[in-house]
Amino acid sequence: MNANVETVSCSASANEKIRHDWTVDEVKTLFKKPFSDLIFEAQTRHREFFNPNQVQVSTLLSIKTGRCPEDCGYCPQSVRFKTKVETEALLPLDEVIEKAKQAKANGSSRFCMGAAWRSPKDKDLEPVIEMVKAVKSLGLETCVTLGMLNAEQSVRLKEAGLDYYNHNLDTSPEYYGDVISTRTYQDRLDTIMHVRDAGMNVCCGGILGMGEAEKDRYGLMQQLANQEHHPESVPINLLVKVEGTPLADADELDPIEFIRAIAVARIMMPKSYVRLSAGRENMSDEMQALCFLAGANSIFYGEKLLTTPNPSENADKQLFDRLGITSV
Ligand code: SAM
Ligand code: DTB
Ligand code: SF4
Repeated sequence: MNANVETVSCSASANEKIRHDWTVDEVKTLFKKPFSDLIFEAQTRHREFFNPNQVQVSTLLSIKTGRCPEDCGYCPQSVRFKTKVETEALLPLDEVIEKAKQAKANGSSRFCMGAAWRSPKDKDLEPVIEMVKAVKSLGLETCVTLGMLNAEQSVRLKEAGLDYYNHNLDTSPEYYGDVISTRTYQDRLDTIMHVRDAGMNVCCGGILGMGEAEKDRYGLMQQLANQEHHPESVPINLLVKVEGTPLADADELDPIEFIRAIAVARIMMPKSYVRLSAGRENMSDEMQALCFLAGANSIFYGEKLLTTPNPSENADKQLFDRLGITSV
């Protein structure tokens, strides 16, 4: 048997193949399918592993905002770009608990805390660990995104009870250097490996609409799906263009191409939660409905992402009602 193919059992089909050996040409073939065929395949795959009418909801909170030394060309929090983001030091524990309680009361099942760090110092982890423990004790799943981690830091977070670590690949290895110069693609893969080795769930995806070529979208999907284990959660972000960042004037991505990318992610990583992430504020209800049809089954919920706006909880509740979707 091919070592890159593992066989899993599920109720819908006994011997479903989960692949980790995609070629770029195969990814391209998926992207180029007639739209109806692509959506049908994605929806069929989706139903093998998930209830198609359920969407997982996570709430984000920026626990440390701005003045990040990195130069990620999309990010309003880099100290190198002149944006309107207001800098904020690490939030106090009681404020984080308050926000997590609100998120839970509004129906979120996971609370994701983000810090504008290149990588945390060992002493930075202490207050974050207190936050993780407190949020978990409210009955919420926990996720943090703090930048690069080493092996020991990953183990400390796992021992604190952290459920997910978010660290994105962002784009293809080939386009990556056009967007970020202060850390390498390999640095990102190393962090993901440390998180995986520590036994945490991996949340790893990318951003579309950064001026990348079609082949970069194929490359990103290939990198995500050819990991030894698929990330449990795959956030697909549509670039939020922020004034002052180098990508503020990036060309608009065709919405159909974005929906195709969701479908391709669903087909290639059929057991993962594919999250329709940043960028929903600029999407119509109809576009979001097509993303759910293409296999997206997670969103960020609540009117703010880290520093930029997200649809209101009310708007999302109405959309879910219209689509017969329940949140989990
Ligand atoms: N500083 C940490 C890091 O970069 O790993 C954690 C926070 S960082 C803001 C988390 C992720 O948010 C980035 O990897 C990127 O994928 C996404 N992101 C940041 N700015 C974005 C934007 N303007 N539009 C879409 N996604 C964005
Ligand atoms: C992810 O993939 N998207 C989220 C989360 N992981 C941390 C962040 C989106 C940030 C959008 C820009 C902002 O609000 O600052
Ligand atoms: Fe810093 Fe993260 Fe923004 Fe990059 S994406 S500039 S590492 S906060």
